[in-house]
Amino acid sequence: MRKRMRGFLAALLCAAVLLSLFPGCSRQEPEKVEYLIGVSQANMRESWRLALIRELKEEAAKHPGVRLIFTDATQNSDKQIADIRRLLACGVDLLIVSPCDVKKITPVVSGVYKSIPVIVMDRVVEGYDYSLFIGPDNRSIGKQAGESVLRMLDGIPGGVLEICGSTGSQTSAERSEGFQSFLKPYRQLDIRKISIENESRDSTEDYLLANREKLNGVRVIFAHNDYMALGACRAIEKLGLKNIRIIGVDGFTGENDGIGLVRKGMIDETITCPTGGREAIQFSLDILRNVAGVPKQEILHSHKVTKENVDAFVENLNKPQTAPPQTIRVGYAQVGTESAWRLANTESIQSAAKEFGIQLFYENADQSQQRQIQALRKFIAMKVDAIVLSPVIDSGWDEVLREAKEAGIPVILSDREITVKDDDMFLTFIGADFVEEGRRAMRWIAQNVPSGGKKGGVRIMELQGTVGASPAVERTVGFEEILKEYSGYQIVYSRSGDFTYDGGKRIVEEYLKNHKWDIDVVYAHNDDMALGAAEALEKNGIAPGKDVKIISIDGTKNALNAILKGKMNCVVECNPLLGPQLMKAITDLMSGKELPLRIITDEKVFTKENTEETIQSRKY
Ligand code: GYE
Repeated sequence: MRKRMRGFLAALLCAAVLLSLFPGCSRQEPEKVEYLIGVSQANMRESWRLALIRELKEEAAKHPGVRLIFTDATQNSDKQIADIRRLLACGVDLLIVSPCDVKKITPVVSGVYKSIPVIVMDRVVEGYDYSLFIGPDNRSIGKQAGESVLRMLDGIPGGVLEICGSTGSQTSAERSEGFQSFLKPYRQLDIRKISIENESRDSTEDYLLANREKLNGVRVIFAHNDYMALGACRAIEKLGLKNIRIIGVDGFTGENDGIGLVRKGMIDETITCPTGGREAIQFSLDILRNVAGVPKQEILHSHKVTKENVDAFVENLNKPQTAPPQTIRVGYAQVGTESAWRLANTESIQSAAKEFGIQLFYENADQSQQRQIQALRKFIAMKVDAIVLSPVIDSGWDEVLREAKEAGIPVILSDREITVKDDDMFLTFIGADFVEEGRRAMRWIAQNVPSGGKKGGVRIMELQGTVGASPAVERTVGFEEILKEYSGYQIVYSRSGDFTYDGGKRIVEEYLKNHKWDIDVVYAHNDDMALGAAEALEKNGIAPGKDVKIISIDGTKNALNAILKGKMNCVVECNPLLGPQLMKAITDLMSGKELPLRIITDEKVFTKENTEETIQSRKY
């Protein structure tokens, strides 16, 4: 009740504040407000941002008791910071923020996150001090545009013009990076680049009319949004130029939005950039109601829409969700049983399948890619409804995934990622941000292991996971990204222990055969290798956690116990309990719902300061 009274009073107070700040609010009757959600928008000028507001309102209207308050920062960070403070003063239960300037807003979001949940939209802030990020993969949008340019040029070299947004925009920088790096190998292409600061139709048209030479020999234009694409189209028409193909981004369905322009043949393609408004309200309620399984990041899919598929795309967009089929049959190709993490992961997936009533065909590949490929071919022959693959290594999957695609069987990646030529070989990835895990490990070392170790500086031994496995590759990338900021810290010995206990033990034993122990820190890509290393160290009279610092990744009970015993110093969490999210995603998919491109799990860092409170409830 107190909360309801507070909500009601808050609504009343806000009504008063709104009256003074936004005279238009006077018509709002106070209603029983269960949840008051503040939305700080970067500006209300760009069509994409207006579409986000529209979608937030539409979805919120479906949930009685949910009240939204919007603020418009007019693309000014100082105003956005003041807006956020004002929303907090209104007593909002949750903040949704679409940052103007990520760098300036990051510390504000971290501050707010200490008191209420925060959902960040569109441009991710630095670090992980927020509840959830929902946004597009702008590099993938750029890459998709690059693929379309090659398709449109059809092997005949020609000029390409990239029309970017404002020079300070993170979105535009990422789209351009994806585009340019994809086309880099095609040296025969003449790629030009311009920026339109206000990203508008008219400024683009005016610029091209005034700089006609930019279009000399151009055969394809990639504009970072549909409105600049329309501006280019109008300029080309006025200049009487012919046969220039145009690609835009956003793909909203209005008459003069991307879909409408493709239908009218004014542009050749638009790459969709969904706002995530619907998801933001749905997740806001999950967070406020403490529903389990809310991820840390939800990266939304972008699709290419052309004259050929526009009708099917719009039909699919409007297709109502249906009830999932009675029995859903899923083939699940698991890596193996190499670690405590893996066993917890398998158990989580098998028990969630039972809970969701999903028939699961489980294959354990014992860390063999060949056996996983055989398992996938078996699932294809069984005509399962979906395949879940936890790929032992990240390459060599194109052929079998093409077979699954041709059989019309969607593939979901669980836990580990792959590199494939064609991104639509799999539907979604559910798992962790391994690069961030590596960064967290090295940040802890830099903050907790002072320089001036056994031989001056800090000497690090790295126990790598399976060679070619995405967690191993990315945990090294993230670690080295931070390592290079700290001179005197050095990886002096690095070997693969294949994510196994014996592997970790073997590496230390081999090292001690040829060296006197001169290592300050052991950085293990998983707990099992770290615990194996600790056993070998103890056998050689070296106290793990004391004579040498030990840091690992996973967060299993054994490792947390080792922290409490002082035999390990830090564990970066990697959440194995992917079952519920995976089964929810499969059920959504079977009900006709579009799945996001990536679902990234929420994770912590454990040290002796915060392990006690966790270990009691640790399931694995
Ligand atoms: O860290 C390790 C397991 O793929 C994230 O694989 C997983 C890793 C995990 O063997 O324990």
